[in-house]
Amino acid sequence: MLDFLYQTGWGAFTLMLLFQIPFLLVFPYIVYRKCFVNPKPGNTNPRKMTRLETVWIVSAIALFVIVNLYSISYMPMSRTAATEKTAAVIQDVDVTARSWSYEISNRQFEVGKPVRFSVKSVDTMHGFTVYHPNGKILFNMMLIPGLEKPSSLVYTFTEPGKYKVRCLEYCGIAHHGMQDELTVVKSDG
Ligand SMILES: [Cu+2]
Repeated sequence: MLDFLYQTGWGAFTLMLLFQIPFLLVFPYIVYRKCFVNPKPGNTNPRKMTRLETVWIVSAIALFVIVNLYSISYMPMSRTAATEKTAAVIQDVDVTARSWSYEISNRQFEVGKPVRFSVKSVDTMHGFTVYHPNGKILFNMMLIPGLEKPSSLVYTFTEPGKYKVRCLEYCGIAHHGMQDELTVVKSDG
């Protein structure tokens, strides 16, 4: 259920619709009341919140907080921190991006073994985006040149295959050709 909501386009769309439901229910109700039940001008005190307003605001805030708390573990930074805490071994890989290619210290990985990508750009803004063989983006890093330390992210591949790397920050005339490939093989134990 949560994987569906946070990791697919239809899930994001469903979540957006869920946020509309309170509005879609409350708005026709108010119009109905003003037309048929009590058409007189309102006499609410603008300095005081009604019970309904309080309930609405509290539930909107609660929904916002709960959805965010649930989704935070899906963020690449949260996953990186969690893996760094628990994994016995993390394979280190250095990536240097320049117009218009990548220098990658290792392009072959094993299923189930966490990899720490330490990525930097030496000239201009670049991206380091890794795609699952099915075409979905697994993670995306934006590389700002001139940083003291490379940006790092830990990722654990779960399936063997060819993983495309692409730059998703427009970086000049040959940006579209800035691609590479990683290979993930089955673990040998
Ligand atoms: Cu680019």
